[in-house]
Amino acid sequence: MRTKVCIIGGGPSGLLLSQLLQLNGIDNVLLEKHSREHVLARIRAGVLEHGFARLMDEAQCGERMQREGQVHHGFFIAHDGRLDRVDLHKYSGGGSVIVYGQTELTRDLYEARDRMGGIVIHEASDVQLHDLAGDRPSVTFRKSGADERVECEFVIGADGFHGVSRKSIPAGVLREYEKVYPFGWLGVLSRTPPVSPELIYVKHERGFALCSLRSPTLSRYYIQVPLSDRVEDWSDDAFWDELKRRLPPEVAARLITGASIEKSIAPLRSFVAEPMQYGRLFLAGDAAHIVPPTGARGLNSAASDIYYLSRALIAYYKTGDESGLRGYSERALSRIWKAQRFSWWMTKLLHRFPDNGDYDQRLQQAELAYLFSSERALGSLAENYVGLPY
Ligand code: RFL
Ligand code: PHB
Repeated sequence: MRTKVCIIGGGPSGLLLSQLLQLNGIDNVLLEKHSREHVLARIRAGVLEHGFARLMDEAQCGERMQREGQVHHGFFIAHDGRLDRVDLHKYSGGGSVIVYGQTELTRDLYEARDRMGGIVIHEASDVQLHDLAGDRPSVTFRKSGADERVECEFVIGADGFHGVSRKSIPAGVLREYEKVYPFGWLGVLSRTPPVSPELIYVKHERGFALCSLRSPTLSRYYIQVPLSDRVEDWSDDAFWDELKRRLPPEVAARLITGASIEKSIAPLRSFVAEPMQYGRLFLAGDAAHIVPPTGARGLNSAASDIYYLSRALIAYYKTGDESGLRGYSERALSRIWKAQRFSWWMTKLLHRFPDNGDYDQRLQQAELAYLFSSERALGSLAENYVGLPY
């Protein structure tokens, strides 16, 4: 098989890029390790920037997001016996976010690829990248027991943190920066009305909690748990009991519980690989960088990579201009590091760190007291949460 761009990974990054390239007449083939059902069973992000929505519109798959996504102008932080609201609209100069699940967004992207007759190959196993440093890279894989090869001009590694692309770059080329946190998030999705129309982030002495939602009838809740916990250790009842203990009493009193539809534990990690390019391989999204979910930056950072990368590839194929491709890594990383900073800050602000002593806990309280006493501090939080410009 011969194509211009071979995209590895059928998550939001790969699908969005595939769609944008085809709309601009650039042939591409997308390889995904799992089945479509498997990809669509993952429950992940819920909070999206308007920049993401604009990119979905440009990719001609933003219609349902515009219709069903909920625009949120603020969220709450419960801390130290208080429930304070962050007015995103006021403090970011008119900004807001969209609450729309990654699962739905991925479904919209798959449907758009179907409509356009895009080549998306699922259950591609043993994907291997070849000749990345030359002009004619290729990708081999196995599908239904047969060996296949894609010959291409560029390879895009959009295969997430555990993918093969980043690992195919020779040793010594990348510099990797990593911070692993001593806890994870246990998440539950339930068909129950959300406890609050706006998200509530909770700092509590028993640990962090988050009340989020997908729709007026679908709720998403998280609690901080030790890394040693396994999801099997947590019955639904145990989850609801622990969540209630961490919520302000008036919120806990109106929480409606129900059977979990999905329950999983995600470890928290900050990670960046630099540069995001090696020869004809370009990395995008979680393949190159990870943030803890506290600031809702992960998928939004993937979208800004795809914005820069799609423009660079379109310019190259339309006019031969290589400057966008040459500058991709630097441009993407400049925004990525700001998202890293913000996610780390919000994680540190709201979680219970097992090694923190009394002094660190008092500092956390002071940081929150300062935040809600300073319009400038709230402005900084709000502009980062709605998304820095790109
Ligand atoms: P993905 O979604 O991991 O997709 C990568 C795809 O590549 C496939 N793959 C391979 N394919 C072929 N060959 C191989 N060898 C392959 N290896 C892997 C995988 O099967 C997969 O389909 O990466 P992508 O596209 O870069 O998207 C990134 C986002 O998924 C991620 O950043 C967000 O989910 C992070 N995130 C959030 N981001 C936000 O912006 N807002 C949020 O509110 C938010 N909440 C979250 C989150 C992530 C969470 N978890 C579970 C880590 C909440 C949680 C709990
Ligand atoms: C979610 O709804 O899954 C969600 C929302 C906000 C976050 C992280 C996850 O910061």
